[in-house]
Amino acid sequence: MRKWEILLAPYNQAVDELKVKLRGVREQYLKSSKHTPIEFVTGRVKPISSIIDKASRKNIPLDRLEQELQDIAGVRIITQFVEDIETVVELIRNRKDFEVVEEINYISEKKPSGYRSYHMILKYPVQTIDGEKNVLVELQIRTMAMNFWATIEHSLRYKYRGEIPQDILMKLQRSSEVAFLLDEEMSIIREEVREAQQIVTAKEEQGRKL
Ligand code: 0O2
Ligand code: 0O2
Repeated sequence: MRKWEILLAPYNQAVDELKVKLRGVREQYLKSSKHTPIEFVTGRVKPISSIIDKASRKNIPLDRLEQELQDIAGVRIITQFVEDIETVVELIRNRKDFEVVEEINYISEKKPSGYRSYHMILKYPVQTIDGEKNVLVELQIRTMAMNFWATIEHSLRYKYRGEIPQDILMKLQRSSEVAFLLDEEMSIIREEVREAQQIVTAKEEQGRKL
């Protein structure tokens, strides 16, 4: 158990630091009265049992986890609109405090399950008492509609231990199409929504100053 704690400590630190940094980006956008491409940020370190399961499923020896399991640390950025994802991706590519080592676009190329999301694998340097340690972090960027679908599909996958019945699989694929259409519709009225939100934010700001 102690070994796991030592192994996972830098991953916990990476997730905590990235959550603070990315929530900071959101705050900067809000303060500058610009539309924020980041709606919210979540993050987690994979539970030990899931790490062991995934390593065995992918034939990764436990002493190769740090090199071969890319999502021990996971951070998720949720956006309102599909267009915001591109803005976030650019923002991440331009950062100097970590390196992007891989990008996987499951939006242009959705998974057979219906899953859509933009994944970036980061090499994130953590400062430890023994010096700098680079850890891999999987950053998932998706809209609220994509997140709604993925969260529900994930719990069904968990419930059925990966063997989701065929009729439910088909319904999930159909609802993934509906989520896609929702994103498209929202994109069309994006400017309307943005303007409305700016009016509400300005009013709230005014209320706070009174
Ligand atoms: P606020 O005041 O809620 O906006 P932590 O590290 O403890 O801050 P943790 O443990 O990562 O957060 O929590 P979690 O559950 O992953 O949620 C992270 C943030 O995302 C929280 O905001 C949640 O409110 C927000 N969040 C989660 N799901 C949703 C959602 O569906 N919609 C929206 N809009 N926000 C969501 P904060 O930063 O704690 O602050
Ligand atoms: P958790 O519980 O989210 O940590 P794979 O071989 O597909 O299992 P790989 O090669 O590591 O996994 O990478 P992939 O598929 O690019 O991304 C892995 C993560 O993306 C998953 O982590 C999920 O979080 C998410 N994901 C990928 N495909 C799907 C999908 O069809 N549905 C949902 N809901 N999420 C998906 P884990 O380890 O599966 O789980």
